[in-house]
Amino acid sequence: MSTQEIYNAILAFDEVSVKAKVRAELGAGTDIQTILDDGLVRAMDIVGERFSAGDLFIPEMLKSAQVMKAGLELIKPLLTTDQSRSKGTVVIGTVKGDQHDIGKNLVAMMLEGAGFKIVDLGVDVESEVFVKTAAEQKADVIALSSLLTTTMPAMEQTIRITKAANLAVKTIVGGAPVSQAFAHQIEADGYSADAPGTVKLVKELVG
Ligand code: B12
Repeated sequence: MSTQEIYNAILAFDEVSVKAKVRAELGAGTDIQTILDDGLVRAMDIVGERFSAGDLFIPEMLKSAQVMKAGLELIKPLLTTDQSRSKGTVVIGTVKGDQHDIGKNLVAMMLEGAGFKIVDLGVDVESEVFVKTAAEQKADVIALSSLLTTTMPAMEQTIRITKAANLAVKTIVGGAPVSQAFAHQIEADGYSADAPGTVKLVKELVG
């Protein structure tokens, strides 16, 4: 049994097997981050590469996402802690025009596990909705996810109108095509390449 088997099961689009293998790894005491990095997330990277190369297509990409999500669901309870003493509120969502939510969900789960209150707006979220919700919830952080180069401008727009609204809220950005340089360019308060890094970042920004 190894995380390689989780990876293989995702690439075989075998949900039953992914669940069984994630459970087995958890039972064997394998570190959650190892299960994510070496099994679940690594498989999605290769799916993307195969899609780019024309070796697999949208239905397979969708199926792999469903299978990945089934694996993530098993990990979620282990990441979630007591919410009675919230460390702060994070409004999170995938920006307008973008349907990708696996990375966003993973970030939300880890932040929740670290003690933050999460208001998850889902996918394809209008800029104004982020700002309105942040004001209503007195949020500390707005976290924007984008997986498409074509939806990155929606991050810039959201940050622009957030700043214009003069709220005491920080903005952070992430997603596969996003970089530190882009975050700097659009004047986001922070960027992270992955979920554990986002927890560290939000703690720094809120603390
Ligand atoms: C699964 C998938 C899909 C699924 C999404 C299902 C779902 N519910 O999410 C479906 C099939 C729907 C899909 C559709 C499309 N997809 Co797609 N998809 C992917 C794929 C294979 C995996 C994405 C994923 O889940 N990765 C795993 C997660 C864990 O990683 P992640 O999202 O990067 O998140 C991590 C970090 O980025 C970061 N992070 C994420 N969000 C945030 C937010 C903050 C605030 C912070 C700090 C950090 C952070 O932390 C996360 C955890 O560590 C990628 C390939 C890839 N390698 O990215 C292509 C990819 C993103 N898709 C691509 C494309 C082209 C499309 C389509 C346009 C295809 C089409 N012709 O229709 C459509 C667009 C639909 C739309 N309007 O959104 C391209 C994008 C190319 C580009 N440069 O823009 C990619 C890169 C594939 C490729 N190599 O060509 N896709």
